[in-house]
Amino acid sequence: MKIYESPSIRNIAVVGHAHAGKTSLVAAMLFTAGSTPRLGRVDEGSTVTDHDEEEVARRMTLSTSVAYAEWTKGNDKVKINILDTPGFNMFVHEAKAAMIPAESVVVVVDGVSGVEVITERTWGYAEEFELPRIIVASRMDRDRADASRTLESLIGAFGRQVIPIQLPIGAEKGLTGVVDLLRMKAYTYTLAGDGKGKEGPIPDNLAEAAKKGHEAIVELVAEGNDELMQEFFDTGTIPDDHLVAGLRAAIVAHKIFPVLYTSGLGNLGVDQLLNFIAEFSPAPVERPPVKDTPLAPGEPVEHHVTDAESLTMQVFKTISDPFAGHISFFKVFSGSVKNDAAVQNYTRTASEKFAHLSIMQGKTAVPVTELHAGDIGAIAKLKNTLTGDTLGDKAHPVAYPVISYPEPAITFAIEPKTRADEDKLANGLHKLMEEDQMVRFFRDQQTKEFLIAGTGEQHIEVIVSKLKKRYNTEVVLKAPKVPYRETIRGKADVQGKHKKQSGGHGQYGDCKIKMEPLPRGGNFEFVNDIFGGAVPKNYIPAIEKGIVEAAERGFLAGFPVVDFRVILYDGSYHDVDSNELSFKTAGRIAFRKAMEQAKPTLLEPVMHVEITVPEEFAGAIMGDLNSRRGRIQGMDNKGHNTIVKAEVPMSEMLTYGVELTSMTQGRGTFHMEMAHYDVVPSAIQEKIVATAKAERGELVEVEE
Ligand SMILES: Nc1nc2c(ncn2[C@@H]2O[C@H](COP(=O)(O)OP(=O)(O)O)[C@@H](O)[C@H]2O)c(=O)[nH]1
Ligand SMILES: [Mg+2]
Repeated sequence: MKIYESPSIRNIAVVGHAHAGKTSLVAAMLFTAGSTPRLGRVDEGSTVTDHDEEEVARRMTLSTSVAYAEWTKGNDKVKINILDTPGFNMFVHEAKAAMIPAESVVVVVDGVSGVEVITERTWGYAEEFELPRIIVASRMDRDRADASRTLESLIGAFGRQVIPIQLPIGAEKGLTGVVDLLRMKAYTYTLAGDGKGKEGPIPDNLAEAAKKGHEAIVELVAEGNDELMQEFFDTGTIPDDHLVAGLRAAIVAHKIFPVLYTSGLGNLGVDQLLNFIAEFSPAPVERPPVKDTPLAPGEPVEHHVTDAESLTMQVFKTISDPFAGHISFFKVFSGSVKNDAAVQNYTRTASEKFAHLSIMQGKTAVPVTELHAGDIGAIAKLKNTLTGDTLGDKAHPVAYPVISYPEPAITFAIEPKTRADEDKLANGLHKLMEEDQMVRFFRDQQTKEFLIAGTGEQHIEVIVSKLKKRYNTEVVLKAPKVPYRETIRGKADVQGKHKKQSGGHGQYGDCKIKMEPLPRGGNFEFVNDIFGGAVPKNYIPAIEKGIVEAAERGFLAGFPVVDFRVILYDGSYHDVDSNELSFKTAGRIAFRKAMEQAKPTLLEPVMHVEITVPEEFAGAIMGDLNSRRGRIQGMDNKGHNTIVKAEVPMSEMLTYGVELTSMTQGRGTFHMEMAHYDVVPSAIQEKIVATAKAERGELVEVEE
C-alpha cells in the first residue's frame, strides 16, 4: 500500500437523504477507481460500505463506514478517503460525526426528489463545520429524474451559489453521459460499464445550453474575485487556468457549491466526479488549523494539519462486535503515526499500542506502515479508547472538541427474556454503546425498570436485533412507565401518635406536624420547630425518617410525594416506652394523616417537543398535538419545513415516533426532552390512580 502525504489526501463525507443513492455512488466510485473487482449493489448486499449484517439485511446504511479510492488525475495520484453516512433521521447524527475527519462534503440528492429533509439537515452540519460542499444529483437514470427541477430545488434551498458544472446528456432511461461545462467537453458511457467516460464533442442540441452554463460559471467565479472581475471587464473573458484556479478557491472557501450529475447504479459520470474531487476538494493541509479544547483555562490552540507538528489524532468512530472486535477509526490531525507506535490517550490518561496499523476498505483492514497528517486510519484492540478521544504524543497533550449528540427521543422498558439473558444483557448493551453514541441504558430509580433509550423506534429495533445476533441475548420491550409524582396543594396540621402499652415492653411516639406545599422542584424540607424538649433531640431524625420513607411510597397511587415542607412543632414522649422505631412510626402516621388534609394531587412529566415537518403537514401536526394535551409554544419556517415547538405531557408522547411517521409519510422528525412536572388534570388523574392501584395491588396502609 502506497503511503500518502497530506497534499495527496482527500477526505470526503458523503451525506444526504436516505435513498438518494449515496452508498451506490460510493460503490461506483470504488469500482471505477479499481478498489473493487465488481460494481457493488445495495439491493444485493454487495457494497463495500453497507457491510454490517444489519445493513445488508435492511438494505440501508445504519452507521458511517470508511473506504478509499486511489485515483490519478493528470500527474497527480490522490487517495480519496470516503465516509459513507446514513441518511435516515434516526441515524443522521452519524453524518454529523463524519464531519470531524472530513475536509469536504459530497451532498447527494436524488434526481427525482431533489432537496429533502435530511439534505437540509446535513447541509446545516457542513455549514456548522465550515466545510466545502460538492453537490451530486444521482439516480439521474430513473423515470422522472429531472436535472432542471432538481437544480431549482437546490438553489431554492441553498442559494444562488449553487451552480451546475455539468449538464446531463439525455434523460431518464436515455441518460448517456455528461457535459463538462468548465472545459466544454462531453463524456459518454455504457450503462453499468467500467465507468470510464468516452470523451467527445458536445452534442449539437446541448451546444447553446452548454455555452450559457459555461458563462454562468465564469460570471459567478468573477463575481467573488476582484482580480478575475477586472480581467473579465478588460478582456470579456477569463482564461481557463484562471477560471479553474478561481473556481477552486471559491469551492475550498465554501463560497460556491458546484453541482454534478451521476448514476451510481449505472456507473455514469462517476469518473468525472472522482476527477472533480481530486482537483477541486481541498487536501487536509489546505484547511484552516484545527482549534483544540483548552486543557486548562485559556484560549484554544490551533493545530496545523502537517507532519511538522507533534502527533495528535482523534477517534471518530468505534466498531465493537464479537467478530470484528474493538476497532477504533481515527483521523491524524498532525504529525504522523507509525505501525507499533506507543500512543497516549489524553482523554483517559492511558497508553495504547498501535499494533497492526490499518486503513479500512469497508470491513476489510489493509495494513499500512505509516499514516501522515490528514489521513484516516483504523486500529484494533485498543483497551481504553472510545469515540471522541484525543490521542497522540505523550509529551504534548491536547484535546479536540467532541460533537454534541441530541438527547434520545424514545425510551422503552427492556426486560431479558430468560434468566440466562439477564446475565448477558448489560454486557451486550455496554459493548453496543461503545459503537453507538445514541444508545442509553439505565435503571429508573423510581419505577425500578431497566430502560433503553435511542433516537427512534427503528434505532431500538436495530439494537435489539444486534443483541440477539451478536450477543445471543433476547429481550422484550415495553412502553416505559411514566414517572408520575405526587404532591400537595393545601396545608395540614395533624398529630401522629403511636402507642402500644399493653404488657411487656411498650412503644410510644407522638408528634405534631404542619405540612405545606413548596414550589415545583422544591422537593422536601423538614423544619424542627420544637421548643422545650417536648420530643427529645435524638428522636427527631426518626420522625423525619418515618416521613421521608412514607413519602417515597406515595399516598394516592404509590408515586413519590415531592415539593412539600413539614414543620415539626410539638409532641410527647414516654421515659420507658419511647424509642426510635416508635417515633418513626409516629412520623409515618402523621404524614398519611396530613396527606388526607393537604389536597394531594398527581404530577406528570411534561416534555419540550420540537417537530420538523414539510410545511403541508404543519396543520395536521398542530391539531394532533392539541389532542395530546400539547401547548404550542411557537412555529418557525425553515426552507420548506415547519418547525413546531410545544410542551406535551410525556404520557401522550410514548409512541409518537411511529405516529409521526404515519402522519407524515416518514418525512417528519422530532426531538424531545424533559421540561418540568405539572399537575395532572383531575379526570385523567382518576384513571391513573385506578390503574396504578390495580397494578400494584390495592395499597392498604396498616395502622399499627
Ligand atoms: N435507478 C437507479 N437506482 C439507484 C441509483 N443509485 C441507487 N439506486 C437505488 O436506490 C436505492 C437506494 O440506494 P442507496 O445507494 O442505498 O441510497 P443511500 O440510502 O443514499 O445510500 C437502492 O435500491 C439502489 O439500488 C441510480 O443511480 N439509479
Ligand atoms: Mg447508504
